[in-house]
Amino acid sequence: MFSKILIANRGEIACRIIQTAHRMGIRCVAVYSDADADARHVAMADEAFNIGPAPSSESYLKADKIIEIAKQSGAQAIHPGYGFLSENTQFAEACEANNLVFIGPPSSAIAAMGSKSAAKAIMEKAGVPLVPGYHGDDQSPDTLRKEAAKCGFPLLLKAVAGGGGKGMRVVERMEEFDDALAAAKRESKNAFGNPDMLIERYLTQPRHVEIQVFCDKSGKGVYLAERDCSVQRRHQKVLEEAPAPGLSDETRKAMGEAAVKAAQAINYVGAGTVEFLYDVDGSFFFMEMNTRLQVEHPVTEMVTGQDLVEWQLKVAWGDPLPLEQSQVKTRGHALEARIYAEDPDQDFLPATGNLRYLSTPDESAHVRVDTGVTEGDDISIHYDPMIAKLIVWDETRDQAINRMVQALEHYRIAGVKTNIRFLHALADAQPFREAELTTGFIEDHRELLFPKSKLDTHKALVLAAGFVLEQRKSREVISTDPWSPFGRQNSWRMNSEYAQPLQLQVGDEIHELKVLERDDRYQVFVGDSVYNLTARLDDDFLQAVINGHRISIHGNLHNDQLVLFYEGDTFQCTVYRETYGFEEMAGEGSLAAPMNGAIVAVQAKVGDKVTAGQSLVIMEAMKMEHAIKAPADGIVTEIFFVEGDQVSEGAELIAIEVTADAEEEAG
Ligand code: MV4
Repeated sequence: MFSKILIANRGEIACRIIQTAHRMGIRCVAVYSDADADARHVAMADEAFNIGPAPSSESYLKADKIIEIAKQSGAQAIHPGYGFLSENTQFAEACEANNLVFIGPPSSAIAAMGSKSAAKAIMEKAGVPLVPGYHGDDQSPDTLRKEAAKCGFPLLLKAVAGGGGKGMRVVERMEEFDDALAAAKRESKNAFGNPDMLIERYLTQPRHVEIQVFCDKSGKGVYLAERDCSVQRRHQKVLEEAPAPGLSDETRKAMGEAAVKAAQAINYVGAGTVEFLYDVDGSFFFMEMNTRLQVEHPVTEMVTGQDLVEWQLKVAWGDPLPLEQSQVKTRGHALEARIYAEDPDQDFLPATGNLRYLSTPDESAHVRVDTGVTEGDDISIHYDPMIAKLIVWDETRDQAINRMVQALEHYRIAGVKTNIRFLHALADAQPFREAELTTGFIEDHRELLFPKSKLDTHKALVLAAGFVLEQRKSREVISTDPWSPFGRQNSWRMNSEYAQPLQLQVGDEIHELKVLERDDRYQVFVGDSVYNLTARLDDDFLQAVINGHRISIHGNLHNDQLVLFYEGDTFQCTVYRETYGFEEMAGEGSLAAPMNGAIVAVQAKVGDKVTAGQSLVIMEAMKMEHAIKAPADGIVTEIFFVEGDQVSEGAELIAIEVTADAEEEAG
């Protein structure tokens, strides 16, 4: 086996490769751009070389530089991962020319799949099912028109040089054909420098089902089951799973054998994926072949129990395939969700920022996290915005979905917008549970995928108050003077009674809360409601009881930015410090003394029914009178001072129990 390899990639896939290589006793050389000096893949590798500035074109795509470093460092092979140089024929050739093993197929196999029409011709010859249509060289409009008529409508014009959904056009009727053809040719000429088209019958409700294949250097091939990747957004996969729900064993076998034939037809070596369109009637058609290890390979690993990177390394070294076809077994069901730095509420605009808080679900036989980042890392504009892949496994699809929903709730990120809430809604959506998988899934179920917040605003605000106050308390400096009253934090606190304003901004709206603290319990006034709150914060974990409703949530408060995580959802707000003047404070209806002073009038008595805004106590301080007003409708339950008393700032003056109406509204 190799003793040292170079990984020409970054992020999660570089980490993934290093992990297996290390398990096999192989040393790893990493490469990194200026932006990645502190990246996880660099830290994991045995040695690492800087290859240039942040942009990929100046670093991870610098084939010559990478080959030079591989030679210098004594690496025997290069693993390209996915993306970057992984399907670059010149790079594969350059490796071969420099006596470095390219951990991937021969460059000729990559080239064979580069053109859609050439790929279709090869597949046709190998007996792999194709969507009926035309993929010939004759591109005259007359020929194409005749072929279109033969194919029938609706049909799909696809750019020969296209891929990943670019350069496609649906044509519904013959009358539209000429215009559509001219437009599609223009587009493809501009995008790919090649105007050639192929024609296919358009399948309206297809699924994307792909087969994982492997071939060794002796020409033997096996398939490792299939993946359903139908849930996509603009040709970006979002959720993938294995096996494909509802696929019969016969179809699986036929598809698998077709995929192996496809690979063998181009003398394939290593890991490859043959993508099929799978139609509602159970028929399937070759779509394209990806000549690399794919992002979603972990779901195959979870159901087969095989390590595909290990297979790649063995095959590249020249070993035979680890298993015969008859030895490949699958068990249970696996799902993968791609966690992206993006904003679903802004049409999935890529997001950037610092991962100031990152907490991942515990890994186990059921939960796997493939990631290239750690807390504190930046998500930059330079690379793919994928933060992690969350992979789950269980005996049945339904149990696997439950695992996924739960694991997403335990994936908490603050500092960068993510699609976690969207993924949570997706995995939990009834049509997904019922495996209504088509490539239109996300478009067809938009209303389910952008759900209303599960936490009502008042409760969220009260939890936010609990988090803020408990965190402030835990961070208060404890005096080293054993006689200082501030040193004996707890006992001193126990007897204190003070109210404070707390402003929380949610979106454009500022909520002005009042918090009264006594005996480690809080009363939080929000609008016309009051909530009884007890809260206990343990690092990022808040256990709260609000009017008898116990809620445990995680959160992160950093520089006045608070994020609370609740059942896959987040609640975000900005916390303002106390900025009130005394006048305002009294006027705003606080029940606490705004400052040291004297009680000059008590205008209510115990048992009184009072309404919000009603003046209850008049205080004098610095020769000015201040009205203390009721913050909510309620009944006066206790009055702590009488006329003439001196009170200190923050002392609670009157206790009010909010009336049933207000309580109901609050609950
Ligand atoms: C199709 C098709 C329907 N009929 N071909 C999109 C990506 C490209 N590689 C092939 N694609 C499609 N080809 C025929 N004859 C529908 C799609 C398609 C699609 C395929 C797989 C996953 C998601 C998709 C989303 C839109 C369209």
